[in-house]
Amino acid sequence: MAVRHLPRSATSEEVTAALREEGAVIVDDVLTSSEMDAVAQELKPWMDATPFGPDDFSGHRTKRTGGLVARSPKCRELVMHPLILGTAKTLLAHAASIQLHLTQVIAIGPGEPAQMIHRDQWAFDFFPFPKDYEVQCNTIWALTDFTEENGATRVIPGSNHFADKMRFEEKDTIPAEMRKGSVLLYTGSIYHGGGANHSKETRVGINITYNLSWLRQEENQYLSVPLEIARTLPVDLLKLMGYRRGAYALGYVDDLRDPIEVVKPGFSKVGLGDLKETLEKLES
Ligand SMILES: O=C(O)CCC(=O)C(=O)O
Ligand SMILES: [Fe+2]
Repeated sequence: MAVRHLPRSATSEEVTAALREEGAVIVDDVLTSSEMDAVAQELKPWMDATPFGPDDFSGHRTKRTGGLVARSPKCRELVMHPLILGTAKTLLAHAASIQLHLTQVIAIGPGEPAQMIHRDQWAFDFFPFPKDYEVQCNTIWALTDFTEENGATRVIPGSNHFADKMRFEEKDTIPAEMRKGSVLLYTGSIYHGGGANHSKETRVGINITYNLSWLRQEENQYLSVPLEIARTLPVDLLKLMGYRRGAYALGYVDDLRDPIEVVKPGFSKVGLGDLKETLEKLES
């Protein structure tokens, strides 16, 4: 068995259907190799300055570089990519809105052992979400080729339908091999882990994840992106970062102001909208 691949001409609905079925899917060649090199060049100084991980799960030979909205204009384009963001919105359409959960370059260095097999949604304090109620949509953009040898992400296709808190070994998984420029998408419910890197090169992926706006973000976007940078960003990106109400009444500022008002004063009117109207919209 292998992870399913779709061409970049696939629609969000097709990618979402594969995700619902198997929990993971690869969209091939979303960007070209030279486009990815340009992203890598922008990230290099930040990656060079990042220390190795502090624990086994983060990886003692792995570097995790975050704050990518602040640090990398090209990563902002990855966050907003129509097919990938469209898939996240389709997969998570049962919520009032979605938000950016985290942005993180994951550079697995030579000699790193395989990461523990886990579900990413365990981050929500192991809350037992109902089966097939997806709370997040993960993506890893390949900044290098992903091979079994260099530590391609290991997944168990179909395990999004399994019971919670199960334990698996590397041998139960398969590698999500893909070319540089391709994107692995996977649900918060699929069992997976970073692969062991038996090669001499570093395997680099950009992990960009979206989740339901009523949940907390793994990477605190308000503090990771300084306000003076946030003020320069487009409104649709700011809203995705959380500068909006996540659902009726969630996340307002002082006198019922919309959070976008703090970054772009005068942009939206005061008030939360009407609860009755919101409910009617949901019911229709
Ligand atoms: O880097 C990877 O391939 C996956 C890492 C991962 O699953 C995690 O850190 O949660
Ligand atoms: Fe993970």
